[in-house]
Amino acid sequence: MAQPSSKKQRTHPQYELLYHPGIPGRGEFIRLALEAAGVPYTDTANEQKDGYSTVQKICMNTGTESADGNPPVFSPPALRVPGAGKDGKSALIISQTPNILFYLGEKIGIAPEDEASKYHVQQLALTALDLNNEVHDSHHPIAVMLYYEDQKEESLKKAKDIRESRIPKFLSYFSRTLQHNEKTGGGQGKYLVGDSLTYADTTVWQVLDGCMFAFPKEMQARKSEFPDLFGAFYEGVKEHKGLKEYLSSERRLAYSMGVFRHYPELDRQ
Ligand SMILES: N[C@@H](CCC(=O)N[C@@H](CS)C(=O)NCC(=O)O)C(=O)O
Repeated sequence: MAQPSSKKQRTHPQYELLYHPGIPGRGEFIRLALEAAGVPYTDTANEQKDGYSTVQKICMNTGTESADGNPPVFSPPALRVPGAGKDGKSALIISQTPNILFYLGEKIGIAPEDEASKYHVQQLALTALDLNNEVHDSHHPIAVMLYYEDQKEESLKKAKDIRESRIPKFLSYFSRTLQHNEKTGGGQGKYLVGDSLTYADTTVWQVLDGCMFAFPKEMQARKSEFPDLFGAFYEGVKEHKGLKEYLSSERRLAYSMGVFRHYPELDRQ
């Protein structure tokens, strides 16, 4: 991993993750980055009494400000960074998962130092998050506000397309990137960009893991097509310092009714 931006700076602000309680969801991409970097943070809704009302006040209000002079937030996740606001005293609040990852990448040393690689990391995270969104649409293809049961027929069609054409296309891209980096960047088949863990790895890993929960049969069948991705990469990230401890801790929340849901009828039959 790269060193945090200011090499002299050994302490970090107490980062606050503002997200829904009880589900991994998009908050998980932020948790994994922080956990892999070994940087402490507060998971406000899960750890603080009345934490979710704080999240709601900041991220789900209809006003012209989120808090501390920051512009409104569209939806969780958001990151609150005490002391990092415009005036250098108040808190900075930013949202959009890839935006938060881009911010944290440099600050906590989980992005490469050279400019080209920084954008390659972001490109991978954005692509993994595209797949995350498509998987969400497998159970909500018509309307976010409708129940799955009210859009089941369309879900069956959408899930079939995601499994048969989209998942292999994304997996092929991640696998080809691993191969490219093995040849040119010292990735050893374990890292997508460069020779150490970045938030591209944690983000792609989380989407792979989520897809294994949502579509276990489909993903099992794909393993032999992408042995590098399911092997050295997937297993390697799981074993990474910080992540190994986190993944076996109770902070790692179980998949349930978030983006990654397991409806057997949507999986390969
Ligand atoms: N593109 C946004 C999507 C954020 C999002 O969809 N958040 C969900 C929870 S994972 C939410 O609460 N959405 C409420 C809404 O969109 O109305 C991101 O990546 O952060």
